Amino acid sequence: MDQNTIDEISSALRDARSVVVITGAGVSAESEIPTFRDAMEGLWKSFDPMKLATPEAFDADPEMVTRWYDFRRTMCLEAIPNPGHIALARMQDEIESRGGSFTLLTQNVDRLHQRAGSRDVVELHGSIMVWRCVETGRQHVDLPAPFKEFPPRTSEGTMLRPDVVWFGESLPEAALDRAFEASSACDMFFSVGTSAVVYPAAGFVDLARQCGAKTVEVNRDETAISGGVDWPLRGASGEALPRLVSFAFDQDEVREEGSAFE
Ligand code: BV8
Repeated sequence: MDQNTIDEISSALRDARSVVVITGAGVSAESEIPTFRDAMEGLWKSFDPMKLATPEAFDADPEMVTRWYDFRRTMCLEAIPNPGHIALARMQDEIESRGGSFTLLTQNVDRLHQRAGSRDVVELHGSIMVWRCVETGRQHVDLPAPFKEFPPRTSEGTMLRPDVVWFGESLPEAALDRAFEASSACDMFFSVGTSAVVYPAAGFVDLARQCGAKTVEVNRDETAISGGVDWPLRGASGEALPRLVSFAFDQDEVREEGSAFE
């Protein structure tokens, strides 16, 4: 991981007044949650998430789709937030304690950001921890894990589905509004652990850049947006994010200590 890039990003982060971060499955990979594309480990090797995460798949085979989501939900419940999640929660604390604004947009449905301490997280694609009645839309959160029947049903016998956004479904309006508003007003935008291929989520980095923000990508690999950001930082988010946050915000303590020794 290039130290000069870390220094430049950290310096910009220390001075930033309004920061937006969007995360994808890569930020949860170090919590042992398979990323979306390789979410097919083991049992689900022969299934394509692009086909499973759709209303059509659910209508055709609600048992199979709800088993897949319950399998993933159980994995998410057993997972623990990693240093990348924790660093983002600290970044929010540091920015907000300096009177700045911080918005965390996530495509992830695992709620690990919230468990790491991030507040007011914008869940662009919903949450696997919430299931809703297919008839009334009523949300249920106190659910057994694993479910005892597939598809799971309400006490009235109506089917429950995961409260996630499937391909072909619109994102929650409130989440979209917050994402557009924050991305067009920020002075720094981070894209972390996402292949940046799914829209509209993948488009917010361009909106931020068009509105004058400095842009950063933290990803283990090259992606569709790597060539267009100001700082592409190649590496694992669980290592890069703690280093960025420490270089940005521990410097003050170091400086203060330094002054004590001058
Ligand atoms: C919409 C929730 C309006 C469910 C997800 C035709 C018809 C309809 C729509 C479309 C269409 N053509 C295009 C579209 C739009 C479509 C889309 O973008 N399709 C793509 C494939 C072209 N989008 C939609 O349908 C959206 N809705 O447009 O509504 C509409 C409505 C009707 C008709 C037309 C338009 C809804 C999209 C939301 C789908 N739901 N998830 C669930 O979780 O099961 S998407 C899912 O995949 C994720 O949520 C995420 O958003 C997406 C991509 O996943 P990533 O998070 O990026 O993960 P991935 O594995 O891909 O990448 C991980 C990255 O991390 C990699 O780069 C890897 O290198 C890196 N990495 C790995 N480890 C680490 C790491 N980086 C750092 N550190 C590490 N340790």
